Amino acid sequence: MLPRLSTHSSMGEYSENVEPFQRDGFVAVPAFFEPGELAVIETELARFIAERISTLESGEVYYETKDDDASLKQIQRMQQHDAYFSDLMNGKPRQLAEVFLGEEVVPKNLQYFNKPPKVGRATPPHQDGYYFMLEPCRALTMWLALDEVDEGNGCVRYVRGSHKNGMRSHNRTGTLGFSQGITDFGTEQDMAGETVCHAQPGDLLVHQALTIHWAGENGSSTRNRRALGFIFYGVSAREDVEAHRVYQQKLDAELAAEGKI
Ligand SMILES: O=C(O)CCC(=O)C(=O)O
Repeated sequence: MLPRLSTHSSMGEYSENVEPFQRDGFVAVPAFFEPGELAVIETELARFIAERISTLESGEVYYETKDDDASLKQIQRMQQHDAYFSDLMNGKPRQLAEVFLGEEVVPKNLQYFNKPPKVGRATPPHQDGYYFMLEPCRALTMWLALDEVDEGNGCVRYVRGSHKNGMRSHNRTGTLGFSQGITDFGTEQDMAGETVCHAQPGDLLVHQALTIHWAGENGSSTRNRRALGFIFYGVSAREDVEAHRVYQQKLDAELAAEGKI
């Protein structure tokens, strides 16, 4: 069974449920956004895609097939490009992040993820903290389902308790949008801890930055697998800003040279 938060009529109620998040490294929050709230998010997302994408740098938007709008797979830092998404990130998600991390947080990245039908590729096993370059590694990611998500269209999977075993070694993958993957993934311990997370629109998955996770490809021919990701750092986490900048610059140059962005 997934660890699940109970109810959430106020943020105070979440504090009683921090324990499963700390124990397992992730937790599912059913119906974090209710249908009415979700309808507004959908409208604003459609507006963003129609009006804003064309104004963004190439490193901020990824397509499974370059120049095929229908294959849109990722948008980065939406909160920096649009007031609505800044307000969204700074509302309920930020409050919940503070409850879970037990300190004030810095909103870092609001991402759109899709795995379009037929072409949506798998997400390699990784730990977000490897990308973040933080000391201490105090951060979390929230993953808000916008579609019904299951094994058929590439649901998220976690290794329960893996946040307690430190950072694994990673190296470069060929997957656009997930440039790093764990080199020795698939140990007995990894497999024993695997937890498959189905989700309904509005459900939120929250994981720690050291929790190992991955997702399958979208093997369906008609269903999208859309989500919004919210990344928050704890204020006590120090980011190696220069190392991060150098990595991002090198990655963007490589992706451009490969014709992927
Ligand atoms: O959407 C996915 O496939 C994975 C997302 C992810 O790795 C993350 O939000 O940290």
